Amino acid sequence: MTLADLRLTPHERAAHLGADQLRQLVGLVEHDDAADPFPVVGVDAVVMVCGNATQSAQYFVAIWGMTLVAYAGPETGQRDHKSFVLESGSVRFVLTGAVDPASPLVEHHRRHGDGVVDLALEVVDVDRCVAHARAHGATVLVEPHDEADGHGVVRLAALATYGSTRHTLVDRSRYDGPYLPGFVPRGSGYVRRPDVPSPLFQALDHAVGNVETGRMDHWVRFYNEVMGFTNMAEFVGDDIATEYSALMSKVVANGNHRVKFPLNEPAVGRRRSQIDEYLQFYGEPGCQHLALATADILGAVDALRAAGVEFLDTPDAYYDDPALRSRIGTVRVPVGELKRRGVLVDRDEDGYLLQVFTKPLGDRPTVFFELIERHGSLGFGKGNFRALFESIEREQEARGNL
Ligand code: TYF
Ligand code: FE
Repeated sequence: MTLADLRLTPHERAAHLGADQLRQLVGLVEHDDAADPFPVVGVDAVVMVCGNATQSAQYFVAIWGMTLVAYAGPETGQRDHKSFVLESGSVRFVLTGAVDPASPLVEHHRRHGDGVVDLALEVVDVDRCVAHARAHGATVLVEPHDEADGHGVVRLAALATYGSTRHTLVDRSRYDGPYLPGFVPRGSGYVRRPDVPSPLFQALDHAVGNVETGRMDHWVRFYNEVMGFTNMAEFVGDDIATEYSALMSKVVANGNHRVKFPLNEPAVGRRRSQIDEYLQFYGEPGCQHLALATADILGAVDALRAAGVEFLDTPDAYYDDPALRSRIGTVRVPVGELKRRGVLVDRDEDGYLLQVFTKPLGDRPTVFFELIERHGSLGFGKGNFRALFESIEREQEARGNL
C-alpha cells in the first residue's frame, strides 16, 4: 500500500478526516499490510478508570470539546459500573467508574487512582493476531469471541501488556453500533464551553508507557515480537539520561505509524526520576501520557488555559536563546506567539512539530496529556527533552517528590 491510497478507517471518515490531513497530523508512513504478521488498523479506544466517570465525562465535554456518543450503566443493565464513550476526531475515550461498591474497579482505583487500563487496537483479524501473539509469548487475557446486538457482531480478545494495562483487540467490520454491544447511543446535557473548538484535537498521536528500571528493552521486544511493531529512530539513551533526563526511552510503532508507543524506564541519574515518581503513585507500570494531535495547537491551548487547564511552564530563556531561532528556522507563527503560550518547537530533517504538556490531570502525579501539531516531523520533540524534563522536575520538586 502506498500513501496515495492510504485507506481511512470508517471511524476516521465519520470524523471528516482526509487522508492528507491524517498523514500530516500523526505522521503516517507507507506500509504493506499483506506482509504484516499482526496488521493493526489503529487505536480503537483509550479506556480509563475514573474515580467519578460521571464528572470526568462532563470535564472532557466541557473543556476538551469531546462529544458524548454512547453509554452503558445500570439503566442499560450494566449494574457494576458506568461507562461513557466520548469522541474527538478519530479519538475515542471510554471513561469507566464503579457503581457497585463490590465492583473490582473500586480496588483498581484505590491502588492506581485515575488511569488508562486499556489501549484497545482495531485489527483486521482478531484470531490471527491472537495466534501470533500467543506463539510469541503474550498472555491472552480474553480469548477471541463474538459479541452481538441488533447492530451486528464484533469480535474481541485481549492481551496483557505492562502492569495491569491491556490491549483489547477489536474487529468491528461487521458492526455499526455506537461502540460495542451493551452500549446505547447517548448525547447529553453536558455542554462544551463556548470558546472551545470542536473538535479541539483530531487524532491520537502516541501513548507512552512507563515501565520499571531495566524493563524498557523487554517491552520493546514484546511489541517487536508479539505485534510486529518496529523501532522508530528516536530514543533517549543513557548518555542523555545521566546528563539531565533521568529516563531512558525507545519508541515502537505499527507498520503505518498510526499507533506509536514510546516506552520509558527510570535512569539512575542525578535526581529521583520522574518515572520513579509515576511508578510510586500509580503503583506499577502504566500509561504515562497521551499525545493528542491537533491542527491548531495555539487555539487549543488558549481555550484550555482559559478553562483553567494547567500546562508545564517554559522559561523565557528557551525562546530567547539565539540557538533556538537558528535551529527551528521559520515556523507558521512568530516565536512570540509560541512564547506567550509556552508551546515548544522542534525541527528535524523531515520538518517541525509544536508541542505542549499539561500537568498531571488527576489527583496523583501520574497521567498527563500532550498536545502536538506536526508539520512533517516524525519525531517526538527530542530537541525539547532538556527543557521539558527540567520543567517536569520543577513540578516534581514542588510536590516534594524529587
Ligand atoms: O513522548 C515523548 O517521547 C515526548 C517526550 O516523561 C517525553 O513527549 C518523554 C518522556 C516524558 C515526557 C515527555
Ligand atoms: Fe509524547
